[in-house]
Amino acid sequence: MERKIIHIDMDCFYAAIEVRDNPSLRPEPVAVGGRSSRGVLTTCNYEARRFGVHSAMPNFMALKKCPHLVILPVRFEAYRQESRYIRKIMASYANLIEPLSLDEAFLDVSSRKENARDIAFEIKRQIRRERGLVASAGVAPNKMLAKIASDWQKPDGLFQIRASNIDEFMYDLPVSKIWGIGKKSVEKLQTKGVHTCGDLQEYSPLQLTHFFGKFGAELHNLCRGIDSRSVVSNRIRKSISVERTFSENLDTLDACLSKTQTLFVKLEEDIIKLKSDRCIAKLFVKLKFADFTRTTIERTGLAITQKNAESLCQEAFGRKTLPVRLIGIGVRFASETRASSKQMQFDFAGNRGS
Ligand code: TTP
Ligand code: MG
Repeated sequence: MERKIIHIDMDCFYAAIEVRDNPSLRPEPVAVGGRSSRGVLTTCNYEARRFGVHSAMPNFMALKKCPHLVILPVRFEAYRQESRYIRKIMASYANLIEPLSLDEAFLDVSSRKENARDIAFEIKRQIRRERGLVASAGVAPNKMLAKIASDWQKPDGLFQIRASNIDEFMYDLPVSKIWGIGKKSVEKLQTKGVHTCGDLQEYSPLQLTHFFGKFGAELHNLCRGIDSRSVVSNRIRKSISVERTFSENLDTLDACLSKTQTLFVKLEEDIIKLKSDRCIAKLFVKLKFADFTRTTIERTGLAITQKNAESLCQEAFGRKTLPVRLIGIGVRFASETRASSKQMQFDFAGNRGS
């Protein structure tokens, strides 16, 4: 069966976060890299790239190319936090996700009925709406092609390589675009007059193994757009939740219960979208009060229903006599899959009132 792989890569990630957090910088060329003249840039926005500035360029050189470049210090913790938010968005579209770095990940959406391009479009839209950041996406039947595709129309790109177009696409593709090929190998190939994947396709697996050792056999496939590597998720999801901070604190239990209803509907949708094969072990409700203290109530053995979420909310609300600024509700998954366990099957869909 043909796979549906999406690769998401954020546009000028660190710089985009800095500009979002300080919109007056929007029209300026901006780089992130510390202010010392001996440092190098981690990245820069697309305005700066127009001047020939790029990642890993020494600051002094960047300032020579673009004297009015704004160079900001690195704020790793902010980028890590942003990465967590973005992964959370991605996790609502796919349960098989392989992050490659803070700003990129593969998603395998083969099990979903929808068109992969539509899913990628939605992810981009949600990231933009909720995080104020722009992502580029690539859609293809395998990882290498999806990664090439996400880079194809950057920034704000959405590009799909269909199985029927692979041969044509690969023929003119520069060998430097092959995922995993190093600069040295590209140079070595160029000395042999090999510039495109089409040129490389002229070589037999034996010849390629002779030139590149073990990687040669792989290269024989990769230059034809064949890549059977799986998307390997490095983390098993332990829970899923939705939460909202309110613009005005909620003073009454009724107000909290009404918000809980809305959140529960969203949670239910997210659980269904996730298509997890694991049992749900617990339902939980979290409240943050006006004084920023929090309380969480979680229960094993409760059916995942709106009514139960409401009763947990009521219990949590009773713990303090303070208005509520945030409500979160979620479920924790058990380690067993639905197939392997009969006892923990909770009915969450279509059972809101019971
Ligand atoms: P990239 O995705 O390579 O670059 P980018 O997101 O800044 O720009 P693009 O639009 O081309 O994707 O890297 C992600 C982040 O990793 C980047 O914002 C900063 C950091 N980084 C470094 O710290 N050093 C580097 O040499 C590179 C390339 C990136
Ligand atoms: Mg990026």
